[in-house]
This record gives sequence, structure tokens and C-alpha cells, in this order.
Amino acid sequence: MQCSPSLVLALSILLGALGFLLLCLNLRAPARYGKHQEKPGKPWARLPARCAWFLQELPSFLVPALLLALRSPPRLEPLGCRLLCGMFCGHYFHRTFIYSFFMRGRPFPLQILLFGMLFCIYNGFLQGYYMIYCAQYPKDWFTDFRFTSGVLLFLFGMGINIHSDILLRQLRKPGDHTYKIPQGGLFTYVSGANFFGEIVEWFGYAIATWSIPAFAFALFTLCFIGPRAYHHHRYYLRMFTDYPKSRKALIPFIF
Ligand code: NDX
Repeated sequence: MQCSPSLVLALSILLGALGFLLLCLNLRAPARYGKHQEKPGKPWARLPARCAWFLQELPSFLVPALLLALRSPPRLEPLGCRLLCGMFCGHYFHRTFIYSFFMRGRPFPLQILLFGMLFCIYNGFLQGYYMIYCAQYPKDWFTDFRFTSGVLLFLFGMGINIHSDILLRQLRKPGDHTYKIPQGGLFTYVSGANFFGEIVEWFGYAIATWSIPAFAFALFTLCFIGPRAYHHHRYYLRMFTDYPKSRKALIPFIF
């Protein structure tokens, strides 16, 4: 396969535009899954959360992993391939094979699952294709400030994201689907601690790889889960009279 810069640019612009569309839609009403799904939906229209998240996130891991494996000759030596493998696939390995298997969420709507899978195929292809076939870095990129600060930011965000998802999971016993006030970690300051971590993580990846597709994905993430954090925050304020008043929606002490 050859690198097609115009394809990469077109797919990145489309990703950014989808993010902007979701921002407009989600500011008015959040995506209807989890606590924002008012009715559980018909039994045939939903899947157990673990199964749904596994299927939805799998393409984000599988598509770039397959592109890497099919690369001819198949080698990890270029820095783009190593960054893709360590950071992007690392995140989605965790999300697909670890997060999905331990989560305790409510049944997930089939329709959103299908859109989610399509999105993950699209984004997995864009990030994988760019990093494997297009990305080129100077030999000393490892010592570049963008690389070091980006990797640190990525690890910092990933740490917050995983820790916050664990805190959420611990709020429920198996089979329980009720909502409680999240406590501890970054939840002390914001309602969307897991979302804050994920946003920081993908901006870190974008800075470390210094690539248009990665910035488009970071922007998409901000546009999709930023409003979701805002709606979670409003939900908590509505449901719990003792919800901590000093807690913000997404950014500690600010918003
Ligand atoms: N999946 C990213 N629309 C998305 C699914 C939906 O990973 O095209 C984007 C992702 C997809 C979306 C995906 C892409 C765009 C779609 C959208 C739907 C429509 C949209 C396809 C792919 C689209 C059109 C067609 C219009 C253009 O019962 P429960 O489930 O609520 O339980 C929850 C539990 N929990 C609590 N338990 C007890 N007490 C409480 N107070 C609780 N609060 C929550 O914790 C869950 O089991 C768990 C986490 O819940 P929540 O709501 O905090 O997070 P959630 O939204 O489920 O995300 C989970 C993780 C999180 O770390 C987040 O950062 C990450 O996934 N994520 C999520 C969404 C997108 C994304 C990352 C990204 O863009 N990078």
C-alpha cells in the first residue's frame, strides 16, 4: 500500500466534522446509552454491556493490528509503527480485552453499538494507515519536546482514565444497575473524571505523533465526551441533593 496524503486529509477532515456535528447534537441531548437512556428498549434491541463494549471497541484494536501485520515486509522498526502499536493499540487492547470484561454497565442499545463499531473501523483504519504508511519522523524525534511531553501527557491521561473507570465499577456489585455518587481520585473535583483522562490521553497522542489524524481524533473525543461529562454533571445535580457543590463537570476548578 502507498501513502495517499489526500485520502488522509479527507478522512481527517471528515472525522473533525463528525465531532463538530456530535458536539452540536450532544450539547442539546446526550447520546442515549447508560444513564441517559430513559427507557431500557426492547430486549432484541440491546446487548449485555460487556459483550457490546467488546464488539464495539474491537475494530479499534483489530484494524490497525491487521494493517501492521499485513505490512510488507511486516516490521515494527519505523517509529510510526511503534507509536501506533504502543500507544493507540495499547489503549484499545485495554479497552477491548480488559475494560469490557470487568465493566458492570446496563444493557447497551444495539443501534448505538452498530454506529460505534462503524466509527471504530473508520478511526482504526485512519490512525493505522497514517502511522504505518505515511508518518515519517526525524531520527532524533525521541528527544523532541513534542514527543516527550506528548507521551507523558498520554500516560498521565491514561492513568486517570483507567483509575476513574475502576472507581466507577466499584460503585456497583455484580447485577446492580443503580447510580451512586462517584467518590475519590479526580472525581473529587469533576463529574467526568474518566472523560477528562481520555481527552488528555488523546491530546497527548496527537502531540507525540504530531499528526493531523491524531489531532482530528483528539478533537472528536473532546466534542463527543465533553458534552457527555456536562450531561452527567447535570444528571447528578438533579438526582442527588447531597451532590458536592464544588465539583465541576469536566475541568477541575474551571468548568
Ligand atoms: N465508544 C467512543 N451518532 C462510543 C460509544 C458511542 O469508545 O455516530 C465513541 C467510544 C458512540 C461513539 C463511541 C462514537 C459516535 C457514536 C456514539 C453513539 C452515537 C454516535 C457512534 C464509539 C454517532 C450519529 C449517528 C448521530 C452521528 O449503566 P451504565 O452503562 O451507565 O454504567 C456505567 C458506569 N457508571 C456508573 N455506575 C454507578 N454509578 C454511577 N454514577 C455511574 N456512572 C457511570 O460506569 C458504565 O458501566 C461505566 C462508564 O460509564 P460512563 O457513562 O461514565 O462512560 P461511557 O460513556 O460508557 O464511556 C466508557 C469509557 C470512558 O472511559 C470514556 O472515556 C470512553 O469509554 N469513551 C467513550 C466514548 C467515546 C470515547 C471514549 C472517545 O471518543 N474516545
